[in-house]
Amino acid sequence: EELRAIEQLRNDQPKSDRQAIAIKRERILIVDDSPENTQLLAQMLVENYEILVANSGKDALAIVQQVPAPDLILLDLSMPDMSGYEVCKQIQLEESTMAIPIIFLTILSDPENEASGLQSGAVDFISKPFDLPRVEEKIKNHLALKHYREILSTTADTDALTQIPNRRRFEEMLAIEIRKARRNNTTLSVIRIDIDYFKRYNDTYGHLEGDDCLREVADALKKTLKRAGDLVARWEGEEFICLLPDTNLKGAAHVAENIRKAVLNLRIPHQSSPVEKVVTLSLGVASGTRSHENQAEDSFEALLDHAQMALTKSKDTGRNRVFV
Ligand code: GH3
Ligand code: MG
Ligand code: MG
Ligand code: MG
Repeated sequence: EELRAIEQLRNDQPKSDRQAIAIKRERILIVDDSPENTQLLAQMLVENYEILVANSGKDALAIVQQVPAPDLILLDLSMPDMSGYEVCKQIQLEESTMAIPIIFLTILSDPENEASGLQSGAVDFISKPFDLPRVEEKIKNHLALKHYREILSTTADTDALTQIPNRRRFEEMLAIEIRKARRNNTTLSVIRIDIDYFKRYNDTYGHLEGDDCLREVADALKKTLKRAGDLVARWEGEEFICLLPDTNLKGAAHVAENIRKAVLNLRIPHQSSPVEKVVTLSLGVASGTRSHENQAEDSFEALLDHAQMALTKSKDTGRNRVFV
């Protein structure tokens, strides 16, 4: 809808103005201690990009923390307070800013400097005095590469059918959250979710309807998990899984019950189900803490198995229920 609105806006403009309204202008941060340099670059780039300016490394580090972060940074190598190398290093230490491409600007145009610039993580190197068209082309290339990297990384982490995180993403986050829970001595919970008699659903309504049902269930799961750190993913087939950091067994059982009810209340017809005449879920819950690990029988690594055992009990005792 936003795109359509922008398109409309473009068509309403006189032709000469149309070019100026770019769809989502990308943000470029120019960092240089010389105002002359920042001005020159800003003037050249302002037509096509949103420009941010910093005259010191310290200011630059403050600006990159803003949301939305810049899409690309032009960074002077020699500045009095903090060198470009140092600024670059800091930006790459932060998870939220490490993917921003950095291009070094420098008068020190010898191969050795260029090599150490690239080594410190910059994507490119431009020497002063600037050849403006060349600068523009480099910026365009690196913004395009960044865009494709983002698409690639989202695609790798997302389930194509339901558009929720996939198993790969879940396993990655599980490893991170296990480390966090150990460090902070917190409880981590997992909920395994399986649609009841889904083979019969496909047999009755066909695979396309089955796909629609999976999408509806995934949406309901996503809506039911409200805490920022919670994650719901598609495990495989008609199975989903939730990761609940800093949540004990009681809390997780409560969330699981909410999920069960949410999908039941969708009232998606399932006439061949022996449970109810609508789509239902079976769920298994398990929790882990660091103190469990001392007893050797329980550990974070066994969480998935424990949740699976609980899920099997839900299936065996009649389905459409939560087992802990
Ligand atoms: P239970 O209550 O014991 O879980 O029975 P079930 O039929 O749900 O379990 P089963 O493992 O026998 O069958 C799972 C079915 O899920 C088999 C398959 O047809 C269906 N399925 C798996 N992935 C997809 C998918 O991407 N789309 C559709 N439409 N169906 C799928
Ligand atoms: Mg300088
Ligand atoms: Mg299954
Ligand atoms: Mg099933």
